[in-house]
Amino acid sequence: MIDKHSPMPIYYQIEEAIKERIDKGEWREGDMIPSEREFSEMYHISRMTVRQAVTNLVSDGYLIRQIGRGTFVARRKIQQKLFGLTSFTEDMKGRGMKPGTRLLDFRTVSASGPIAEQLQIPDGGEMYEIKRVRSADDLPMALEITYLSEDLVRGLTEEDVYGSLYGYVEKELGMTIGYATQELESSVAREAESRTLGIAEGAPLLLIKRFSYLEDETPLEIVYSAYRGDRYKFVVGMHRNR
Ligand code: 16G
Repeated sequence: MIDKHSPMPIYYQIEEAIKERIDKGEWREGDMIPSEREFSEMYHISRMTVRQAVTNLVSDGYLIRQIGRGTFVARRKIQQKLFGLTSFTEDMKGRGMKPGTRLLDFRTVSASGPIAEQLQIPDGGEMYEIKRVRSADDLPMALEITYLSEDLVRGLTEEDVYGSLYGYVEKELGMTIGYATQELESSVAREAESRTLGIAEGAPLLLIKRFSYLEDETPLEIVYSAYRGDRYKFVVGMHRNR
């Protein structure tokens, strides 16, 4: 199973072997996996190598280490489909989870630079800047910074963004949200993100930048989000052109 002559590092091969057992259902959520000593005897490799593989899988969210007890298979990641344009609230409710919001900041700022341009705010205009931590069943999942033209959603209050922003725009303002584009990038948590999301500094993050538009192509929002790499997995569908 472990090929010492492979160009793939041994710790990586161990990681793949562990993930495969989880994927095949041999090890299920909450199961304790073998100890470092057992792994090293099983594969005839050093405990250091095993430790590196396990540490990587802990930071990627596949395993959980409990000091003094052992290492266990973690809960499956949330699978977020990137097929339709949905809100965080809808996504969580659709999974039977409780959406939550912690508001870190809510203010209007003068619009300038590329954000103002993309939101089509004229010179001298203002925009809302909203920082929210979004949680699922009380566990922080993502940090979001949302920009909206003040003119477009004038009168927006803190209460409105504790709940669903999309709900407010559609139900209260009667607007129709049409489509969005997203950019995805990988990153690691820095001090501020690690504190707000409750993860270690250096833990993996997926950064998403979403541009949403109303049905009539008016730009609605620009949102910068940082999702926890240990809890989230994104799924895209692809059709082959013929
Ligand atoms: C999602 C969107 C975000 C949108 C929010 C509205 C991504 C990457 N981002 O988090 O752009 O503002 O939903 O959610 O999916 P809400 O209606 O629950 O406030």
